[in-house]
Amino acid sequence: MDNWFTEELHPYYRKSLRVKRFLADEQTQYQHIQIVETEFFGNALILDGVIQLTERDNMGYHEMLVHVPMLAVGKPGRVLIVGGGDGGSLQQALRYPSVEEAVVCELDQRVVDLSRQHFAASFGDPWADPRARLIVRDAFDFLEENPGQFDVIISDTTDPIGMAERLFSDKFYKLMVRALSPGGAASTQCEQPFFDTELIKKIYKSAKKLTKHPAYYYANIPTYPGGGIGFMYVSNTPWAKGLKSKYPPGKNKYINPEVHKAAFALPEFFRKELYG
Ligand code: SPM
Repeated sequence: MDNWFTEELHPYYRKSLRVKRFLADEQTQYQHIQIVETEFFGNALILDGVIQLTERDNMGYHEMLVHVPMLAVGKPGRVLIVGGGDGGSLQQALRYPSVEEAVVCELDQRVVDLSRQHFAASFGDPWADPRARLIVRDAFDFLEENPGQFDVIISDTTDPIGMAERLFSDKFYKLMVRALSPGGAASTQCEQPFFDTELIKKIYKSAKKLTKHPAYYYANIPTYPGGGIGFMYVSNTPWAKGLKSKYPPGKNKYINPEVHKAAFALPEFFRKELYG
C-alpha cells in the first residue's frame, strides 16, 4: 500500500509524508484531529490538515520555543503555556527545578487525551507531574484575569487560521505582556519568513511597542512548510542573557549555546524587512 498524507496549508506549496497507518481520526467541537504513524518521522499530530509535530523533528520546535525565554529569565517559577495540549512544551518547561507551576491553557481536551495516548514514547507523561496544571478554556479570558502572574509565557499555537487567528493579534500580545511578571519573558510560534513576512512584521511592531527587547529567531523543522519555523521573543530582558544561564537537567536534542545564538541571525532579505 502506498499511502501519503499531503499538507496543503498554502495554495502554492504541498508537502507529503508517507503514512504507515492512522492511529486516530476525530472531529471535535473545535477541529479535526488526526494522528498518523509515518514511515520516517514517527507518529505525527495533524490538526485541520496541518502537521503540528512529528516525533522525529519536534525537538527543534519545543526546545527553541521553551528554552530561549526560560534561560533568559534564569530561574522561572510560574510558567504559562498557551495551547500546547500535546504536552511537548510542558515536558521541556518541567525540566527546570525552579518551576513551581506550569499551567497549560488549551481549548481542546481531546488534543491532550489523544496526545497522551500516542506521544508517550516521546514526551513521557508530563501531565503526571504535580507541578502541571491543565486549564481547558480560552486563553484570552485567562490572560485577562491574570496580570503579572507568569515569569515565562509560551504561546504554542496552531497557525493563524480560524479560532487561532486571534492569538496573533495586537490584543493578544498586549494581554500576554500584561500577564508577565516584572523581568518575565515570552516566546510565541511566529510563522515562516518566506511565507508569512507581513504577519511577522506586524507582530514585531506590536512586540516592539510593548517591550524593549523583542527579537525573531528560527529553527529547522523539516516537516513544516519551508523546512522551519520562527518564534518571537518578547521581553524587556535581552534574549542574550540566556546564553549565560545553565541548561536544565536532562538532555537537549537540538539547542546548544551555538544554536541558541545562531538562531537569532536572520538572512539578509528578511533581516532588512524586519529590522530595517
Ligand atoms: N506543540 C506543537 C504545536 C505546533 N504548533 C505550530 C504548528 C505550525 C504548523 N504550521 C507551520 C506553518 C508555518 N507557516
